[in-house]
Amino acid sequence: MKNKFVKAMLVLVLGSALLTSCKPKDSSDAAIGDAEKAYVAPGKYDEFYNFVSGGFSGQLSVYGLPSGRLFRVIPVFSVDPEKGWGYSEETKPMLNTSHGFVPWDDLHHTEMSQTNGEVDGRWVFGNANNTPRIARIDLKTFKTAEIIELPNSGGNHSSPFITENTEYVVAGTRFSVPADYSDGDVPINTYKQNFKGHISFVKVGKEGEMDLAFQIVTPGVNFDLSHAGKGKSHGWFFFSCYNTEQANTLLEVNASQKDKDFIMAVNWKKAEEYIKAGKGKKQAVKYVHNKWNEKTHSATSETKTEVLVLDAAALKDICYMIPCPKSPHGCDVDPSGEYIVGSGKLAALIPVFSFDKLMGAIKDKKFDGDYGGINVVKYEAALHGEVQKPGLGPLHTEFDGKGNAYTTFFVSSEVVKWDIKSLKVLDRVPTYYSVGHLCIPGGDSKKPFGKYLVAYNKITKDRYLPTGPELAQSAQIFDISGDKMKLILDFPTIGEPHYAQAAPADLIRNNGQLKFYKIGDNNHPFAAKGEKESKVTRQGNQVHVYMTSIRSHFGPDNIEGIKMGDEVYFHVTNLEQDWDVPHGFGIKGANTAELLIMPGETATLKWTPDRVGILPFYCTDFCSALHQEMQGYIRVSPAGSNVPLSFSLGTNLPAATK
Ligand code: RUQ
Ligand code: CUA
Repeated sequence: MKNKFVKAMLVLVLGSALLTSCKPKDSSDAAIGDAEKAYVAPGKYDEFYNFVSGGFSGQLSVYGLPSGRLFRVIPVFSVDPEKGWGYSEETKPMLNTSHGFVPWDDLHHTEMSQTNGEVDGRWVFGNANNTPRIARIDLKTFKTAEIIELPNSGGNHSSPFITENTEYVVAGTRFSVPADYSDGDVPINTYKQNFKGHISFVKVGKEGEMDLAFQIVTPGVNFDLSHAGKGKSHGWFFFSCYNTEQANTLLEVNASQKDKDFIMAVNWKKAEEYIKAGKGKKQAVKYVHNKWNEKTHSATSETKTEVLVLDAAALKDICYMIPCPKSPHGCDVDPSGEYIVGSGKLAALIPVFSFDKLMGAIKDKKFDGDYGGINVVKYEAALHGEVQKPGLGPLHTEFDGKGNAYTTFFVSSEVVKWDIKSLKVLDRVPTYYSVGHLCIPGGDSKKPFGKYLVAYNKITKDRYLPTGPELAQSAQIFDISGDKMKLILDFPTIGEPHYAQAAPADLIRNNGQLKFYKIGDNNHPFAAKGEKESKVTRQGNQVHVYMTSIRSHFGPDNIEGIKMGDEVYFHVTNLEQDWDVPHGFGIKGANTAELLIMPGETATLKWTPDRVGILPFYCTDFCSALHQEMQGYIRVSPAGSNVPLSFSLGTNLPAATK
């Protein structure tokens, strides 16, 4: 009944919108979606999880499809006061780099782990574009579990794409720069001689643990995007490159000179053989590797000093350049692994390469000279064909598993559906406005789920109520189950989404989702696993408060004997053993953090009192009917005062005067 009513209302609302709007480009007919298809009734679950990059926000957001409802923002490369990420003492090491603590980065692309080329729901990876790093997010906890930095890189853009069994997650430098192991103090206009590209292969272990296995050094270019081969092309990786002109200034002109740049095909199985055969050169570098430990509820940051580097120009059969028209951006491989789609941002066609033909061309040495020592395969010899007049400014392509490809066009602001084999354009829909990336659930895997396509648009203009100079970026969901694409919903997003991934809800929902941390397994060195263990200790001017929280009080909640000049560490253990009962912790004047502590977890807030007096603290997360009673007091005395250190809960302390 209720459902019918809501549907009737939706029809009414949409109907009246149709009647009242006739202006083009402003909620025109074509721009109004069939929102009923996006309707998920209250209390019902979405069909898919959608993991969306936050771009310049540095975070990853999680939406439901088809409702577009926002479930969570997972902090990755930026501090996040909502979760204490980068503020609590435990999480700070996660944002450590060889440049020190970096509180804000730019997360561009997301890629989910795969088994046999199918999305498996274990992890999602994200890349930091600015200070080059890869993060792994655990989908049991929706928490960033690991971050690895990449040496010899500037702008880690063609990342974090993965191989079909998650053997490797890769990274390619967007800005070629002099290698960290060479003298970088060179004139900028010596790009051609001194600037080098490095692509990184990061091994992923059974538990997801990452390890920088090796790098391949190449001539200096800008590596833009990449995708792994799959099926027949498993063992290969494809990277789009631009600025093969090797310009170092005014790239918008100088890096657009050549008719064709390249897609670099990398035989990583061959590279593995060379590494085994000892052909990798050990180079001295510096990068950090940060890991989150679920038992100690703490992160550690380790500095590494070495990397194995293979030289693409010396080892002739690991890299090949395939000419690709005009500054290619997206580099996408179809579900069969046979077709490689290059999207030249300035090209008026889409070249589609054939893996079989590429292998034939390499075997028969159909080369057109070399580029910095890397063989260039003849364009026609690797080409399956070109999609003619598809649109303007192609960026990215995803697949539906039914033989169709969907490409986004930034300049002509549309998504175009075309047949991978015949290369015929089948359908096109406008986007509002200027679409960048797109995502189909499983759309870059061997097994796309089809059904929905989400376009992530760069320009929003008139789609929502105005909010000053900046508008939320906007995503649009299309139903792609039929022959024609149909718009069903617009939804605003966090930051600027670049790539996104989506997977069936059950795959993640049933992957052993963690509901709370077992208090018995809590190995945090400052945990108080029961109120009896709560205490306050002093070592010189460091005071450690082993504090517990449970509905609805802290233990202890009265503390005296803190002095000016002290550094106070509140280690708060949430004793709850139930789902969705976090407690918070805030103390007046704290300029490091508030905490939000999950059930069974311990988190630490560092506080340096700056005045004498009574300072209150309280729980910041509404946890029970008596949440407003969840509070306490700290007495701060002057330095040198002889008020003894004391703490209590539920009893009045003996009066201590000065
Ligand atoms: S790249 S559209 Cu990182 Cu296309 Cu964003
Ligand atoms: Cu604990 Cu509110």
